[in-house]
Amino acid sequence: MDSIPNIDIIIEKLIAAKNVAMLTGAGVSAESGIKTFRDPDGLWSKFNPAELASANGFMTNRQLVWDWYQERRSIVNDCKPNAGHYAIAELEILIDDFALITQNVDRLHQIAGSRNVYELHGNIIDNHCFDCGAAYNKEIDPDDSVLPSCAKCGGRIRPSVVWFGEMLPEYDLEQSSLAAQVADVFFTVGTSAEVYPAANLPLLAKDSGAYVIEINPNVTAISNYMNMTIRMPSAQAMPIIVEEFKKRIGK
Ligand code: BJW
Ligand code: ZN
Repeated sequence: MDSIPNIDIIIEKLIAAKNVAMLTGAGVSAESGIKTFRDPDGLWSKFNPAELASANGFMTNRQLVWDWYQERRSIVNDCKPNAGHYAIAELEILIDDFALITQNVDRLHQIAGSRNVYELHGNIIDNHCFDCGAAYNKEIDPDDSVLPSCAKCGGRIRPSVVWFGEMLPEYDLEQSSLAAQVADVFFTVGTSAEVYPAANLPLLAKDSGAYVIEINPNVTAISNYMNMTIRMPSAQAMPIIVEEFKKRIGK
């Protein structure tokens, strides 16, 4: 197992912390087999975000967008949480107050056991009506390419993810901002920090006094702002941190 230089600093910070928050992104699910967006082989290297992840794109070519999400749903259905997801879920149990803020839509954090999760960009499992907002409760077969319609208004059903130009879920964003402001330690894991307002949260946490730690094999837009950067995949780094923390607190 690789080691993390300065892990003692992280453990001391965690022992002293009452509030810990973490922002996660697509990199956390990379080792589960789900593609990230902005890595060289990521989704945006092949697909056009304006066409597939915007309300305009959906209105222009609903079938194309629906088929793309159906394909991604069937990939997600076949994937399992990795050691990083499980370590994050375990950390929640060991900390007085732990908030997990995720940009991921795959629900793997919840499957791994995380409970206090804020989904800033929605999720790929649920659907709702593009026209009237009503939830769509019928089960969706990812192999079915027929476009579903709303039982209430006959409108267009869409995945309950947040597209570019759309507002983030108000409650999740509000709670995430509060968690960032009260955090003693804030982790940013597996995100390029290119997308706002999520990318603001680590900076808000730092400005509010948190010790901020980035876990990412690559440099990101906010690396320079971090108190510590760990250049490792999350499925490696998170278990090391959690195991060491458990050892130190006798759990
Ligand atoms: C590993 C790893 C391993 C690899 N371990 N790490 C202020 C300034 C500038 C722009 C804006 C702004 N405010 C709003 C905007 C516009 C826009 C925005 O931010 N644009 C930027 C791109 C410039 N934001 C929005 O539109 C948001 N809405 C909003 O702000 O509403 C208010 C508003 C409305 C109208 C006008 C103005 C304001 C909504 C954003 C919605 C984002 N949606 C997507 C798609 C979701 C649905 C779907 O899945 O299809 O969300 S885009 C995509 O990016 C997805 C992700 O959640 C999001 C973030 O990506 P993430 O997770 O960081 O992934 P990557 O691929 O970028 O990075 C992966 C990282 O992992 C890399 O760093 C790797 O190194 C690393 N990695 N393997 C650890 N094993
Ligand atoms: Zn409707």
